[in-house]
Amino acid sequence: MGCTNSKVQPDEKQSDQLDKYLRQAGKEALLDFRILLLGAGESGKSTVVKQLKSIYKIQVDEEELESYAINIHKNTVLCMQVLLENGENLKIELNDPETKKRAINVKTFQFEADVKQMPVSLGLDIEELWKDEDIQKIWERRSEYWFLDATPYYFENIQRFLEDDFRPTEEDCIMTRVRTSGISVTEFDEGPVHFRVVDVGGQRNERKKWIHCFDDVKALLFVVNLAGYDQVMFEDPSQNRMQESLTLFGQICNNPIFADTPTFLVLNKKDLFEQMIQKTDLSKCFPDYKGGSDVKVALDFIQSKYQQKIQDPNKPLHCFFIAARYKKDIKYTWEEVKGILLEDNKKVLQKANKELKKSKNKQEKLDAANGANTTTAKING
Ligand SMILES: Nc1nc2c(ncn2[C@@H]2O[C@H](COP(=O)(O)OP(=O)(O)OP(=O)(O)O)[C@@H](O)[C@H]2O)c(=O)[nH]1
Ligand SMILES: [Mg+2]
Repeated sequence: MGCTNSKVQPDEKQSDQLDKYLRQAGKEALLDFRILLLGAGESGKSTVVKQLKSIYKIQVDEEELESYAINIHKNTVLCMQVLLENGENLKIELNDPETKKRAINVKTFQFEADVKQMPVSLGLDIEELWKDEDIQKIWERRSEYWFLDATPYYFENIQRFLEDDFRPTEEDCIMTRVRTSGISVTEFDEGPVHFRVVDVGGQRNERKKWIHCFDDVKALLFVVNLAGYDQVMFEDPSQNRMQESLTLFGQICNNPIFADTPTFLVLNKKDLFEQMIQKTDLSKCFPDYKGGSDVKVALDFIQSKYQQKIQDPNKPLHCFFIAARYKKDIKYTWEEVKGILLEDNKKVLQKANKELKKSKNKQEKLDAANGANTTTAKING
């Protein structure tokens, strides 16, 4: 952020201009809080960012909305193609002749470069396929292959997606999956603090880029997909997602660069976890688990597994169990994170206020000595 944001309107009073400029300068120089989101692929990092943008009223523009609409169509087709391909691998027969025909239509469909929507007939095929009992048998065995968590959401809302004037709702945007590649930064101000939230791609081939954002981190948010205890990875379907996440957390939290960085463990997708734990025992991932299907017992156990990864016994770990798809969960988490950060940075905040006061006094003295015009020159220069 340069001086552009600090430039003033000609009709503003000079003292207001100075005040504004100094406030801005204070933000830039002293209260820049960089928050780093890390975690394996599909843990929900970008979903957290989408919710923060909504909380801070950062508008989704028309171009972005159109890209969500295109991606939601692509995600929907991909999800059915994934089911059909894995049905074949698992040797699950499609018995109904109509279902077989529809399956061929979906399997052979490819989006042309400039096509933005699936054809309505294809959407209707997908809707019917989802109701078929053999397709449901494939879905029941989803722990054996990679799939997108939002699969049922896409199929249940397909009628709406197929409408001519379809515009994604806020919930559609949250549920759209777009893999992050590289590093993206979202910025917003609150009081005297300028937040920069850094989101990275979490898949294995993306992680070599992480090192570029390890400096000057005010807080580390490590995001975990709780449902990953019974899921396999996209990059390596022989690897359990939660085991991968635990290993990754061990590497990150013990990295000397984060020795003094406040660390928050965001255990995400609680909604999926609560359903999953009723069907699949946690011992499938952790053979030493003996707590049965009690949600709280299971969550505490998972938290302890992450806690045990931290080698420094004095390093605190702040934990949250949330579903990032719900804005209220992110609101709550963000308030807690901010509270802890502002408390930890009390001294910096006080120092910032002092510096602000000092530079204001200095500027006022300069103004008195040189005449008011200098102020304008300085601000605009
Ligand atoms: N059911 C459910 N789905 C969620 C939740 N949070 C995120 N998702 C979905 O999980 C998928 C992956 O989320 P992303 O935010 O793209 O994951 P990511 O960590 O940014 O993934 P990479 O960019 O590959 O690192 C998306 O389809 C989200 O809609 C949640 O709390 N519940
Ligand atoms: Mg992402």
